[in-house]
Amino acid sequence: MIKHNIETAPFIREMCDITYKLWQKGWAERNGGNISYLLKEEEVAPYLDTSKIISESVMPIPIPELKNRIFLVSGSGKYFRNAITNPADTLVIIKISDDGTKYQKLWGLINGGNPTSELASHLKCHATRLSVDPEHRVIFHTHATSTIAMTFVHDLDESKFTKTLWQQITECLIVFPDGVSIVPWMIAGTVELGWESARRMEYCRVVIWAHHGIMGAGTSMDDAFGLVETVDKAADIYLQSASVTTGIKQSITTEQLKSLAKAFNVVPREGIL
Ligand code: 2HA
Ligand code: ZN
Repeated sequence: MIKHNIETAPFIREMCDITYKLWQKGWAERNGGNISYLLKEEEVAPYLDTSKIISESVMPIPIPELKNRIFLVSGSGKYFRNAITNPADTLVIIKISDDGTKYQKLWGLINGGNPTSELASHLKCHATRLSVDPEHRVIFHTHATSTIAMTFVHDLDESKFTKTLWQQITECLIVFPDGVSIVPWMIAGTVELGWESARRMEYCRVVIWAHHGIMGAGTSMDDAFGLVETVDKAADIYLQSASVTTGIKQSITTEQLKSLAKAFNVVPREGIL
């Protein structure tokens, strides 16, 4: 069967759109950030013979839960702003082997290279999110400026950090009732960072890496992007209001947050309000 040009595939266009937007936001300087997008076999089939393996590599950690899954992933060292003009150089499609110990390259990285240096974190986070939400599809990591800045000036306790964010914009509690979690500073690109992130993804979709960036999960690119955008906007408001020398005169109260949750039928993460 004749395959269509993969560069026109909706999943490639979506990926290029988001990488470019992240760069435009100033969250993807140089090669900062990485994305992985779980693809359905039937989505990929019109563009690619998924049985044609270009090369095979050992997974940073074996993940049997992800066997036979296909992911579109950004390449290690690649610049987000370039994906839109050269997706085949910047991105890669991989399939996890049927024992979960290897990943097989199906397309992309035509000039060489590897999937993102944070592959371990991405795949562990996918496995965790899929175990709690079968609709889950996207993991992305970005250097969201205000969120990073906030990790220098705010207590890193997850509950306190979450409550402060909820108090910045009325919508926050509705967008992320599960709150955020925080991994203390760790070396980037390690399997340990992957484990620490994935274990937190069991109870929330936003994992902040202190002094580094943010990891967000979603059922679509829009969902994941919207989530991270909301967190970073709240962090921005916090930083702006906290830096005003006249001090903060009022805030959304705990009682108001409780009544908001009730009105919008969301369950705030236990122990925060
Ligand atoms: O891809 O952002 O965390 C570069 C990074 C590593
Ligand atoms: Zn990073």
